[in-house]
Parts: sequence; structure tokens; C-alpha cells
Amino acid sequence: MQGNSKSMLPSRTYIIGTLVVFILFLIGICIQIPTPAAPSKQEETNHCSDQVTEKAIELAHCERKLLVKSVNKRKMALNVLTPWLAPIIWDGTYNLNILDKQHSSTRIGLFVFAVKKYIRFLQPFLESAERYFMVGHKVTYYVFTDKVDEVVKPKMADGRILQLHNVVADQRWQDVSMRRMEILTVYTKEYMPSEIDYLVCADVDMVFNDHVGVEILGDLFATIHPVFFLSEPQSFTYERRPISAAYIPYGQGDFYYMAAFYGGKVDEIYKLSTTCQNGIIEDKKKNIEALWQEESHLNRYLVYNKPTKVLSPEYIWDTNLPLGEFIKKKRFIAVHKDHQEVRN
Ligand code: 4GW
Ligand code: MN
Repeated sequence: MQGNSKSMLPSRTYIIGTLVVFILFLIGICIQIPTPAAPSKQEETNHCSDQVTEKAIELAHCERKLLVKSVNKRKMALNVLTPWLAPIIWDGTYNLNILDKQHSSTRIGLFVFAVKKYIRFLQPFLESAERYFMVGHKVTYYVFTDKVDEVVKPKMADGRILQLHNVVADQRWQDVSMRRMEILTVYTKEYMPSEIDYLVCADVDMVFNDHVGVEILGDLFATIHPVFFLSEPQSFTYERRPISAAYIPYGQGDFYYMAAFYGGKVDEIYKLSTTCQNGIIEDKKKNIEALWQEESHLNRYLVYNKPTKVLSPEYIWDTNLPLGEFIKKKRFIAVHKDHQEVRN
């Protein structure tokens, strides 16, 4: 018996051991089933792919996320919300049907300067605007030029008005560019409040290349500069001299905005332009000029008066720039110019 019980011992231990392992195995499975493991990088990618096929609206955002993973660069501009919860407008992040209905009676102004040799850019600018800018909405073009007689009026759709205004041609190009702020202070106070609800300010050496509609409209909006959209803030070309009214200290500022496309409600652009114009005058008194003229003052204003919408570089692109794969729709693009030739 002893021999038998001795011979039974290992097999009992074996059976109990096996049972314990089996039970542990079952518990393991039970724990695994209801609690999926954290997704691996590969699974995250697959998850994104599923969304792409299911919902077109998430396509661009998802792709951007994957692109961000593929480059070790700053992600802020590729988000769809700023840290102060303003939307960053990327293709596919809004429903245009809803927005178009909301804005069915909205009146929109498009402000542009075409002085001296830049008159050559006006016709393609206006023609492209007829094709892509706020199509189906009420639009007034506010064109300022020293060559009113040379303006070729585009064929315009119903509900669209062209206003031509004479403006002095400053000798220095920097002054031409900055003069826009001064004109804005006058028009946003005197004329525009009764004529339009929103004003969009643009460079003329650009063409609309794809839809630009009411999705851009907000109390105050500005476009991320396409050169800096993946840059760290310390490399933004803000005015860094404390003596200038456009000064932005290191550590401040969210995006580098380009002065070639921004806007807002008329009263907001009045506030913006008066602040910038006052800064320009203060600097002139000190015999200094901000690094990038009115763009520097605009950037300073937007650091302390956060825009309610930020436009992605879809709204200002230059086809010479790298990283174009991030920008699915190039809606407003720079016309390539011979800088020597357009110099006054
Ligand atoms: C260099 O010789 C010049 S001329 C730089 C600007 C010039 C200029 C600018 C001009 O002779 N006439 C003019 O109407 N402008 C306006 O200012 C025009 O609306 C133009 O788009 C805007 C800003 O100048 P820009 O487009 O040359 O600036 P960036 O290089 O920033 O695009
Ligand atoms: Mn320009």
C-alpha cells in the first residue's frame, strides 16, 4: 500500500498541478476577452484605416495624425482645435451645407490692394475669386489701387459688387503694404458697417485655386503661415525687439500667422487695424519698422486677442514649399513672381 500510495503521490501532484495551470489559463482568457490590450501602433493605424472607409469627414484628420507620427515635428498646427478651443479649419472638419444655410443672408467683403506693378495680379485674383470665393453668397470686393482706369472688371455673378477706390502709391513697398492697415481703420469705421457683416483681407499676388467659403467666417480669424506650420514657436519670425510695438517675447505666441489672408466681423477688424496702425505709427516715431511690417503687428495683436477660428495652410499655400503632402486642398495659392520685375 505504501508502495502504491508512494506511486500515487507524483500523479496526484501532477493532476492538481495541471488543474491549477488549466484554471489559471481559463482565468487568463476571461480577463483578456472583456479587456482588450492597449492598441499597438499597427492596430492604431488599422483603426484609422477603418474610419477612413466609414466616414469621409474623418479622412483628412486621420491622415494628418498618421503623417504627424511619421515626422517628429510639432503637432499644434495639425490639430483641429487650438488650446483655447478655436477650430482650426481643415478640409473635412465641417459640414458646408449647414454653414451655407446659416450664412444665407451674410454679406462678405473682400479687401485687396493692387498698387503700382501689382495691378497685374488683380484680374487673375478677381476671376479666381468669382470661381471659388464665397460662391452663392453676397460679396463686395473692396479694391484699392492707384490705377483705377486700368482695372479689368471680371464677369461677376449676381449678388456680387465691385468697388474701386483710389489710394496713394507709397514709394517704399513696405509703406504700400502697411498702408492697408490705415485704409482698414477708415473703411471698417465709416463705410463697411452698413455694407457688410464680415471682412476678409487678402494679398493680391494670390489666386483662389479651390473652394473658399463661409467655413472660414468667425469673429476674428487668421491663417497659419505655410512656412511655419510645423515649426517651434521660438523659430517664428515675430518682432523680437522690445522697442517695437509689435514685440512678442519668447515664450509667447501660438502660431505664426500670415498677413495675406485674415478677417472677421467688421468691428473686430476695426479694432485689429486701429491697434496695428497705432503700433506702426508708434514705431515710425521711433524711426523703426517691425521686421515684417504689418504682419508683425498683426501677429502681436493675435497673441493677445486670440482668433476665434484659425485657418490651416490650405488657405495660404505656395507650390514651391515642401511638405505639400500635408495640404490636401490648396485653396489660395501664391502667384510666382519675378521679385526683381515687380519691384517699384
Ligand atoms: C517689392 O518690390 C514689393 S512691391 C513688395 C510689395 C509690393 C507691393 C505690394 C506693391 O507694389 N503693390 C501692392 O499693391 N502691394 C500690396 O501689398 C499687394 O496687395 C500685395 O499682395 C501686398 C503685400 O505685398 P507682397 O504680396 O509682395 O508681400 P509678400 O511677399 O509677403 O507676399
Ligand atoms: Mn503676397
